[in-house]
Amino acid sequence: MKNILTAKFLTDFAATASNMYRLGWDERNGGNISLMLDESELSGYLNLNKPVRTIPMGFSEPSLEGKLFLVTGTGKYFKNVEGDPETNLGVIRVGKTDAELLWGYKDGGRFTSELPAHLMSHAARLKADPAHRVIMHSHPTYTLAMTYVVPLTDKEFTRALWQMCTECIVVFPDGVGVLPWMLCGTNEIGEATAEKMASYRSVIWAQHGLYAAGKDLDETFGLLETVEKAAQIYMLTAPLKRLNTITDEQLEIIAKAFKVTYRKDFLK
Ligand code: 2HA
Ligand code: ZN
Repeated sequence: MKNILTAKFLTDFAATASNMYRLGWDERNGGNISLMLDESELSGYLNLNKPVRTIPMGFSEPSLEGKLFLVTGTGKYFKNVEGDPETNLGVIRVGKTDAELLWGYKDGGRFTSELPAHLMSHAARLKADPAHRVIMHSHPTYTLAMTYVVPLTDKEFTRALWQMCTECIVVFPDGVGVLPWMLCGTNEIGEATAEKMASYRSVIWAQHGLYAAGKDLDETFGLLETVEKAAQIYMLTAPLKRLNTITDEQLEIIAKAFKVTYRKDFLK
């Protein structure tokens, strides 16, 4: 067997957690990441027929039964993932109501408390895009700050972000879905997030953070950092008198030039 600690999907995953930590988005145990893996990616690293133990999920997601995921652990700190992946991460196979642990959570731990939102979002995104693989949850500073000063509607939030950087409408033409404050870690917030994920790859949890979806770690991280960059510009300019903006007409010009299908009804 090859050493899973040398697998590129694992080293990339751990490096992503470090980047998010260093950007100040994932304090303490904040944030969680899940990456869907194909059996072929894991064969040679793990015996997939030899689970270490079984962990109850507390919900079911039938469309993902049998699927494999690399997932951050509950209570674990992003800053520690790279130094000790085997304690802070786990590889699980989703079952009916339990998951089989195939590797990791070495200290007896379990997957993130946000597994419902992750798996329900994976299911929703896979329906929209068969190439989908990654869900990232994070607490990016300026995105969170924006949820205190911008009305919590998909349209107003999206338009405010699109206006902040020219590339925004190109990177997330689907916009951002916005949820009101809800209790995290529950099946309810999972269901609400997945409902938004049917048509958005970014979902904001008011006064909490951001969920982002994508087909690989880089793309998903790139989406997260682009939303956060726009939010930073928004918050830096919010207390000032704004003399200029990207107009709706200019947003249309960008979308046309880059040939992206965007939510036209989000412009005035
Ligand atoms: O796991 O970010 O939303 C820590 C969190 C919960
Ligand atoms: Zn969180």
